[in-house]
Amino acid sequence: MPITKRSTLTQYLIEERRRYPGADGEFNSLVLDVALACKAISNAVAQGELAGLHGDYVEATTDTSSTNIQGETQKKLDVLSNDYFIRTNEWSGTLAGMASEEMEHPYQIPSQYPRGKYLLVFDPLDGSSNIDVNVSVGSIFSILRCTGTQNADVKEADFLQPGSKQVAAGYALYGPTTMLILTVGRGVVGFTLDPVLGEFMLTHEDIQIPADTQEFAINASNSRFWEPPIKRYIAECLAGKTGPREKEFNMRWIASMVAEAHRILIRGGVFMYPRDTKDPSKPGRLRLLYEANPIGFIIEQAGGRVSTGHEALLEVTPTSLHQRIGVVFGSANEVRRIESYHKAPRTEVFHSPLFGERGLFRE
Ligand code: AFP
Repeated sequence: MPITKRSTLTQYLIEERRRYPGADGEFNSLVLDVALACKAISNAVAQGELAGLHGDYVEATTDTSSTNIQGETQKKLDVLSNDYFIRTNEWSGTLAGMASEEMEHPYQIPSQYPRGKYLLVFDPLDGSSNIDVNVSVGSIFSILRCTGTQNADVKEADFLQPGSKQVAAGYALYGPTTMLILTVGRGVVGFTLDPVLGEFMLTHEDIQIPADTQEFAINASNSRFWEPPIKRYIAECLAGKTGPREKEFNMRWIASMVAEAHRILIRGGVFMYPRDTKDPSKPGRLRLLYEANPIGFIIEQAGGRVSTGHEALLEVTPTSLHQRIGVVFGSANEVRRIESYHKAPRTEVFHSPLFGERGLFRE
């Protein structure tokens, strides 16, 4: 059956597999298990306070809110979503191991289950600080090949592969509808969860990001910590028609990267969480392996561009599981412009009154 709108995720995956006669179906089974985790999370997110799922996760032993390896307070739904990812994926024999934002060390497949050739890396609930205010959140995942010894315990080093090595990446967005966005390295497709059938149905074929945009997303409260190229770019956008860009710009900030990435996939735009000087121990806010790389892979597969500002993000070799990095992604021409500002000599910085002595974004 040809793939048309309203094919199920399973039909889409089977059609894709027919392109690779040697494929044994392990990959498809893995993606379907990830999709099952996302359906379970979607259900929990939709139940929210009805199921007592809002608020912080409290450790039973200490009766205090728990924090993850990043030092961030864990929400009940962070912990539950992480558990759903593990339980739906540990048993099938497709995985050598997993790594998550919520776990300090790689997760070993329990000894009662067979081990496979893939690694699953995920942020089970991105944007979770938005849960209690009922704003869209999502799950992000990345699939890598395990190059370590077969059947051995996985090591952190097995996961430290550049984003260009990803076999597949995707995210689920829990918004007005639940969507699953997926790339297997041949463009980007989007599925909408039919809540009656409980199936992800193909609704968005071959998603393409427009090369140009007049919309940007950045947390402007960090402006005094930005590096000069980002200050220049934002000042030029804010100057609108009267500035060097000679056009008006619009701004959005949801603080839920999955939701921002989705907006950009659908109508274009540029997202920045750049490296800044706020906390010298953190070279950026977003995590490379389970936030920036999977979203970056999707964005590039949809014709957009992803960068650290300084270099191609998907070529960065990670040095640790929870490494943070500066990220710029979205409409290709705009990202290229931001990269060119990082290469330009300081003297080219646009002097906007917004960054002047009494300006809104004082240097
Ligand atoms: P949480 O999952 O802790 O809410 O973090 C979300 C996130 O990693 C990303 O989705 C947002 O773009 C970014 O952080 C928001 O950061 P600010 O809190 O600085 O706006």
